[in-house]
Amino acid sequence: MTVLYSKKICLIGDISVGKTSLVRRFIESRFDENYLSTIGVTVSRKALAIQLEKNIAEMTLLIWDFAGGEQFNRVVRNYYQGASGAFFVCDVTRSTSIEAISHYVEQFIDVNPGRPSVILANKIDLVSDRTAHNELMKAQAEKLGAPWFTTSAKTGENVESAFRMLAERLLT
Ligand code: G3D
Ligand code: MG
Repeated sequence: MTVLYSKKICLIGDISVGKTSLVRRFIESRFDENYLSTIGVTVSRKALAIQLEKNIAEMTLLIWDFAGGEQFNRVVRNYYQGASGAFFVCDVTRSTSIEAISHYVEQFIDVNPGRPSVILANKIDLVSDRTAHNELMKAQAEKLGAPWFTTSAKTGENVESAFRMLAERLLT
């Protein structure tokens, strides 16, 4: 039997960490070097089939991508309403963006308590030492009780698995 679900998820994080690029990679399997920063919010849709114990879940993800930046803070809460889960995205080359995750998580939990989330340490293709950011990432992930992935919207590394992991967590 196929069970249908439709779930809203949000991509949240500092400006320029790669949120829009991650969505494009996931939805269209491509990466654009020149892409205008999103203004406001963009909602994309993608269906995923997930094998459950007996049934197959046909899940439509409604992916909300925000422009980000402090100027957006006042209205962003409205956009979090009704989300089943979230990605908190940071850029491994910018430790301030990793630290900023705590703040976004607080805001999100305030609107949607107890929802699953996954942390994405993006732009891993840019670093030669892939472990340099590990301590900070681990500390953040432990504090927030969420799993974390290193990703690259540019090469596609871990992007599909990260979306699948969040989608599966939405069902449990
Ligand atoms: P945002 O939506 O979080 O604001 P964007 O971020 O998706 O607009 O990406 C910001 C910049 O980072 C873009 O470059 C984009 O090409 C780049 N970028 C995003 N993800 C990756 C990645 O995984 N690896 C690398 N190398 N670059 C990435 P510009 O130059 O247009 O600002
Ligand atoms: Mg964007």
